[in-house]
Amino acid sequence: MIMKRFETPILVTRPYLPPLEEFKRGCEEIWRNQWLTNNGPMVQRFAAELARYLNVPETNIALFNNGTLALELGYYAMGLTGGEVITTPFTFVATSHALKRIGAIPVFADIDPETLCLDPKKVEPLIKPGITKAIVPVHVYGHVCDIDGFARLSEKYGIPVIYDAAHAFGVNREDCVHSTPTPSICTSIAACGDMSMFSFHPTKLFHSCEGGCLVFKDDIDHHSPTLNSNSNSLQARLFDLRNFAIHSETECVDVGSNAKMNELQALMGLCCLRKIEDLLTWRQKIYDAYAEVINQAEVKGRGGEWRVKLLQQSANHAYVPVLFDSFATREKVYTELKEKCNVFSRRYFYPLLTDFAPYAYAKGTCPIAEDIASRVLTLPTYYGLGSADVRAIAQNILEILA
Ligand code: T4K
Repeated sequence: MIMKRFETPILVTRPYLPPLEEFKRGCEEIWRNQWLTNNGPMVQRFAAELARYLNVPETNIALFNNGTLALELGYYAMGLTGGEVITTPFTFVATSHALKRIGAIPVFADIDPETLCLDPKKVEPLIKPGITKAIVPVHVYGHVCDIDGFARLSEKYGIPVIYDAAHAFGVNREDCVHSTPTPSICTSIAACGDMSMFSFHPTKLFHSCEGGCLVFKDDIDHHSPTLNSNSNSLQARLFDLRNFAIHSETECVDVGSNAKMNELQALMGLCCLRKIEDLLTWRQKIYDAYAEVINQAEVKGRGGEWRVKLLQQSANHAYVPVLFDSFATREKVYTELKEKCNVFSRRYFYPLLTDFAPYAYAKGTCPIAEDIASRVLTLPTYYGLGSADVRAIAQNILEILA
């Protein structure tokens, strides 16, 4: 078999762009309003539409200019400053950077080898009453964490659970492999735990150029006593924090940031939201095309052991992760795809967070995550990538392994 070299590079992802005419119509409205940022009408409409899509009340959502600042201000509003927070090393750096930036200390626990998400059984021994302030699991690649397991820990130790749901847009709670579905209590993954953050970066299946949102419960009182008594909801607190903590013309109530989503971002988000079902269906087809080639091939080594396998699919197919038998095989496939086939896969998430200088204090503490990070590769997937090209990429991988 001969490997296919693509004429134009195939990147790991490309953002969906709405028809220009549709975007222009929205721009005309923005021009008429002459309102560009600071909680404008487009941002308010986007928040309302998102709340409907995510099946949460409009009072329990806040939009930000990116997912990282959403996390940072969310952590801050939940009062995590100065405490330890148990989280996963198998994630993008933003999950922990946002903790460090508010003066919290990330403590790393290992992951579940099937879902690749933080494992509550590994978390519990690390909880220190009075010192541990929260748990931050990540729905990695859109796989749902063990929500029931974390709910039990939250209840037992009285600490909040804040989900980094950056990859989990379009996923429902019933997609959790660990728990009995309880749709009457909570059908949206956004409503699990005390707070969830969704990223709307263009590398995500759903985007707003840059952007992010927090969805939160509001039955807990983590508010700072320094706050103005009028801002007595978590939403009001987050709205203040994303706007320098300026509460009124004469009041600045805390040290906030500038983390507001602008009107053009919100317009892009609204356009993409209209397309969400197609975006999800397309990715399902891509996953099926990879599976058709990779799962049926059963590439075996000399001793009969597998050499490559597709990881279990997440409900939104946000990523297509494959696992190889060794670091050397993964590196060979990653390099040859790039150099011989013009295909740019990515090693999300390698190196592991604990290999980076700011988190090296925890190096060696999470062997499962270290092993997975050394063998995983995420393959191209995006709206517009054709099934024939996907099958050719998969065939190329088999050829490299042959
Ligand atoms: N938590 C988790 C678990 C996350 O994964 C992320 C972000 C966050 C929190 C933080 O959320 P944000 O603050 O980003 O909203 C990318 C993204 O920059 C990052 O958003 C994402 N996770 C992470 C997993 O991946 P890079 O360094 O891989 O991006 P980059 O620029 O190399 O782009 C990847 C591919 O996409 C390239 O091949 C080119 C293509 N691309 C990219 C952009 C930006 C396009 O075709 N068009 C584009 O506009 O980090």
